[in-house]
Amino acid sequence: MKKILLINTNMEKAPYPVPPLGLCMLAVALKGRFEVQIYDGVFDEGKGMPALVHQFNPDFIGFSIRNIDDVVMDRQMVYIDGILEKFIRTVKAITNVPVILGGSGFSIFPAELMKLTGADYGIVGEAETILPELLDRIQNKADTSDIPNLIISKKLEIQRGNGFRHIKPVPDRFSDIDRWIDFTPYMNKGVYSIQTKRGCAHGCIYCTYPLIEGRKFRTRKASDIADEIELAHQRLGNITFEFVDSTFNDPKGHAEEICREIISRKLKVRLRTMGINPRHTSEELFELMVEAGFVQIDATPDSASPRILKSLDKGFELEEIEKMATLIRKFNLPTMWFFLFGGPGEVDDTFRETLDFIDAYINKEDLVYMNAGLRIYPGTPLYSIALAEGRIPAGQSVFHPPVYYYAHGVSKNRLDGMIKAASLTRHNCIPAMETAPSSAMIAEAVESRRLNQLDEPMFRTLLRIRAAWRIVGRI
Ligand code: B12
Repeated sequence: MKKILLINTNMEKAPYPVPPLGLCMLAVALKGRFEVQIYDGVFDEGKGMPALVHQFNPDFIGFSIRNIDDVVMDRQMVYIDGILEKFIRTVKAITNVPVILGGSGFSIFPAELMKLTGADYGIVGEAETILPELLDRIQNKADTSDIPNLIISKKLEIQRGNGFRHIKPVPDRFSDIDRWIDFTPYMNKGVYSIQTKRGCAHGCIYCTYPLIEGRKFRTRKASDIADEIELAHQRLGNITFEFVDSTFNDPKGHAEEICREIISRKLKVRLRTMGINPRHTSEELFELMVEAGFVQIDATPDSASPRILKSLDKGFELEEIEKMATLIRKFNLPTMWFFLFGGPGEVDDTFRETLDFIDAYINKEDLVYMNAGLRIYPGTPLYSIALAEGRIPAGQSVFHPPVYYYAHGVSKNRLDGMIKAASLTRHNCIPAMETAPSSAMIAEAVESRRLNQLDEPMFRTLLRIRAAWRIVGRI
């Protein structure tokens, strides 16, 4: 049986290390047809990789490229140089076997990354069906020109194949992450990631999710999701399960079904999710989520200005965000809120409208993350807007260095100043630049959690310490 080594090139450990879910799903899809090993670079950062390449002696090597940059305009942390140096160049110096790229970051910039890395093949988007097919064809020296979503080094164009880009349905196999990688280092700070669907039917103008996952929601069966959680919980014990969907509560009814399934099994699990869509929230959904075991959620309305919600094409109204915020407070569900300033049409007044919402509706114990400047990605409506407004010349790559959009109506300095001022009088509002708490603050939070046996999300402990430190002038 031919062998493939799959390499996770993500070394980012903030806000917490994320296990390579996509690679584990591929490993499951390849199992039985190929011998598979995963090298997880998150903690080892490439050190043990050359020895593994020598010892495993693979016939193919696949690199997963997740993060390109951190999408924080004022920090501009770029990951791609480290990925090249620590993983791809190192491997290419050891072996000549075919190299295949994939991953969400890769799927946004496939041609650029093929060129930069000199890889042989790349697959855009999900790869459970396509990767085994590609490997079969390579080993049989067969033609690959009709494989959809494939990009090869000689052409640098994505093959559209039969005209479909995203494969249906979502694989119902379990990813069994902890069986493919050493999960020990994730047990402390990490989570067990789980997908309940693929695709995103929303049209937020800056967002890449529909490009990576497709524009239609494709759901997994609630019973399969609960099975996976139940079995992983039996193996791992006290771990938080995190849903990594574009939005958890879309399409309407699916999230409720998942919660009911978990409740019916009486699983005592800790759950969290990113992406709650205000449109499909209800008292019933929150009740079910709390009963199922949700301990934390992310709310990402981006803005609370009716004008900006429209210009970002969020697909929901201010009243719906207000309803969601009211439910969050009623159920006291710890929430991290995310706002993105500087989109088309942002002016002083629209900033003020969002701030008014924050003051009126958000629990002071909850975190409000304030970012300014929108990362421009190819293929998005924001890219076309930036082009039409002359922000980027036609044909210019936005890959590296990253390019950001900033509204004409308010200067960057002014917006940064308004965010800073807002955060100075609100201990729970944090500018994107300041998200990493100091090690002294973390140490105090850890100690306070231990002494008081706190079970709340870490961000709530940190926010309390931040408020106290503010009062005594320590920050
Ligand atoms: C969930 C998520 C998060 C969660 C993660 C929670 C968790 N437990 O994992 C949170 C909110 C914490 C987060 C944080 C960040 N994220 Co994020 N995140 C996502 C999201 C929505 C889904 C990722 C995911 O798990 N997908 C599910 C798995 C199954 O899919 P997959 O990994 O893509 O794998 C499939 C394919 O890509 C392919 N594939 C994968 N690897 C390979 C390899 C080969 C060889 C092949 C052939 C195919 C292949 O096949 C797989 C199976 O079909 C993506 C956007 C998206 N829709 O993809 C952004 C995304 C990956 N994040 C992004 C970023 C930037 C970040 C942060 C850096 C932001 C920040 N400043 O903090 C951090 C980094 C965190 C870290 N430690 O790495 C960017 C990356 C692009 C970029 N600009 O660099 C994305 C693409 C969003 C965006 N802005 O466009 N994120």
